[in-house]
Amino acid sequence: MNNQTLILVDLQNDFLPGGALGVPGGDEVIPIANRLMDDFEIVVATQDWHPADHGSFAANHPGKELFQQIDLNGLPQTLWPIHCVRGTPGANFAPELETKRITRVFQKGTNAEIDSYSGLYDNGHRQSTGLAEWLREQGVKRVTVCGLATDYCVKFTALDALAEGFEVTLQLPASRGVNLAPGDVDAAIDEMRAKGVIIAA
Ligand code: VGL
Ligand code: ZN
Repeated sequence: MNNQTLILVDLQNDFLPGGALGVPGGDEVIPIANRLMDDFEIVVATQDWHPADHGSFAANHPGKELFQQIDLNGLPQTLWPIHCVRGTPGANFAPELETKRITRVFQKGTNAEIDSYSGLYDNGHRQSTGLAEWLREQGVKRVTVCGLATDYCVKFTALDALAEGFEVTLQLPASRGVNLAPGDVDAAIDEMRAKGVIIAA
């Protein structure tokens, strides 16, 4: 047992292969995450939790295409398939995930006007999910981040945690990425390492 906190990022049905925004190999991380939880005193999870009219969905922008970049209320936004609509099966945690070990869940992407890749803040750093404050209340100094997807929500969660002053480790074997463009995952790992994230491979 170490004194770190494990942050499980978006281990939800829609991010598993066959899901609305399936991440290649995403299902492989569930048993790994289940084992990893045994090493941590505190386990928290983030949950992508969008309203149906969320601005990150291509379907809500007639004439725009999937994966296109747009400006959403002043921020660059990739347009995604409809995914993780709050209360739908796709937004549920993967059925194999041992959720009884999770102390707290922090939902994000709940405001239709702005996306939230990070589990700590929305993409404009306008609103906190409460995760950073909660970790500080628990006296947490070091966090380990893993989950889906390495090049989006895992990366931004790790970088926000670092910026908040936590020591951050990325558990690579328990993470998978989207790789919209080839090399995106490698670039994300390089960026995290360069900024001070410890990469556990
Ligand atoms: C994610 C794209 C859109 C993620 C969430 O969990 O990495 N990616 N929403
Ligand atoms: Zn999302």
